[in-house]
Amino acid sequence: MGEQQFDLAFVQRQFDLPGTFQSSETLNNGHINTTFVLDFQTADGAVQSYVVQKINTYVFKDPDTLMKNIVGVTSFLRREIEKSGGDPERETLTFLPCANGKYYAKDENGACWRCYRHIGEVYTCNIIDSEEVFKNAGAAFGSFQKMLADYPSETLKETIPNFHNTYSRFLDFEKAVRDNLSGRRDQVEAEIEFLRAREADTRVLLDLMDKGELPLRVTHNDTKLNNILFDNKTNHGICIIDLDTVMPGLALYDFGDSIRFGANTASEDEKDLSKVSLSLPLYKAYVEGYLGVAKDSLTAREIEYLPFSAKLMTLECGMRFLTDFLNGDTYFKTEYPEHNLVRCRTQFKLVEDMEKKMAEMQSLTTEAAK
Ligand code: GN1
Ligand code: MG
Repeated sequence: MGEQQFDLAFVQRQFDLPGTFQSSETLNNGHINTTFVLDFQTADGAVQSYVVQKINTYVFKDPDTLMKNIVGVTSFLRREIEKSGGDPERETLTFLPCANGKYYAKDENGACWRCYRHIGEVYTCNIIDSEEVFKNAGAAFGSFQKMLADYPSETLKETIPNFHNTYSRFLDFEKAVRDNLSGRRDQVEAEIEFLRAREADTRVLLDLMDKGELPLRVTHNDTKLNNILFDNKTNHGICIIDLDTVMPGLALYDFGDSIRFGANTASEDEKDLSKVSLSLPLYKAYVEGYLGVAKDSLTAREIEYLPFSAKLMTLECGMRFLTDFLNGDTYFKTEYPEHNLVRCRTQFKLVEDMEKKMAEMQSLTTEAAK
């Protein structure tokens, strides 16, 4: 992948960034947008940093709607954080408007850029072995969901329709198998079979929703561990980032996706599958942190399906990587040709391991809900 760049003069002018540019760094956490941190020295000698992102408009086709959602949500969070005596400068993102009042700027090539104030003295994790920190991650997503409980969801537009509709994801996968755009189908017969054997799983939550047994809430929908900023000093998850997919959804999507990524004993793209497994101690830590905050705002049905949601979101993510591999890697950023296949295999290995550990995950959940 070629080195992505940004146009400093354009960014500085559009977002009216004060000071003298000092340095920039590319952040490689996300699979979708391209992200840089830029440092500026202001007149008084202080360094002020900003995060500048190129919005992936192949994935997010309508940047106006995208940014309206995000600014709506961050402004709402800001008020909630202020009410509870927190620090809105550190606990939510502050996006900067450009001269035309929009929260993104289009460059001469049609690329869309946005900018928010960088939050310092924090760290992010791609993999975790600390139960304490992962418990804090559970509490952070639990409180994110709680803070947004009264958000007027009718004002939120779906930025990606059917994002966690696992059955529609399954149909997309079947289409990718039929089309075989990449010509790689022969390499993935075992994965195709693995997924087809679990087709029924893809409808479980949708059926419950149709029957009115699971409520729609305002959810984050991309609750990867690396979407939390942890405070350097307290190790608390202080700020949730990557708000592109905040939409009406199920609480279970958020819980499940956190476990998928964070309770894996290996990275999402580990090639050695013997390293991939579901850590029960990490599962326990997360479910305790999450339910410790969110228990009273969840229904019994939601709590009952937490362990299943972990498996389902892992299956869904593996299915999306496989679909993209079959389609020729058009959606997720990849660093080498087999990257999506490697990611798919870690996810399916994790699904298998969760299936073996489902009874234990259930009893840890019941225990944490008491
Ligand atoms: C993408 O942008 P990032 O890396 O946080 C993806 C998620 C997947 C995740 C898999 C908009 O998230 O849905 O779960 O990769 N985001 C989008 O790692 O598709
Ligand atoms: Mg991210």
